[in-house]
Amino acid sequence: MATALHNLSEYDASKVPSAAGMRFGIVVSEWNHNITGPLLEGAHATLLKNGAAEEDILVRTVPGSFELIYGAAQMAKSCGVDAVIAIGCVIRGDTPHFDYICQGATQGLAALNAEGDVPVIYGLLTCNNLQQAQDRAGGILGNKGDECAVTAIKMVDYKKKLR
Ligand code: DLZ
Repeated sequence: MATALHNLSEYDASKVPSAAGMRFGIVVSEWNHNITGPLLEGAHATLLKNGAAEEDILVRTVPGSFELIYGAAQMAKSCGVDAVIAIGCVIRGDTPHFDYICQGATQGLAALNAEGDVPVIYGLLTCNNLQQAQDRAGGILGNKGDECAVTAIKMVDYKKKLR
């Protein structure tokens, strides 16, 4: 959880392995693209900064956060990536739709991690309003995309070391 005490873009670089040679997929929701765009930029830039090669980062879009499940599952299965970062943003509206999308997407992405071979990183912002989303997409609380990229690198390294 991002708080005044934790900026999403801050990390201890000495604890992040080199991402050289790792392959990443990023699946991004088109819904709330004004938020998911900056999240994607953050994730992409952080992967590069930590040694990933441009040609080892595959980016694909899906219509909404609910479709992140299928998008991530297919990437993990068919694209030869070591980790998938799923990026979306759900903003609360007037109906319970928010809760269903958040729960569905979260449970779906969790199931991919439990059942699959490729780690899927949870880059879904679930916000009560636009300001909360902006704060976490390059605003005062940093960029969730940066955090996801660092997490993806660490999870690929985790798997490598289990072998
Ligand atoms: C329908 C919908 C609504 C109301 N809100 C959002 C949202 O805030 N963020 C998001 O990523 N997607 C939203 N969607 C679209 C759903 O995720 C999904 O694309 C549709 O329900 C079609 O399956």
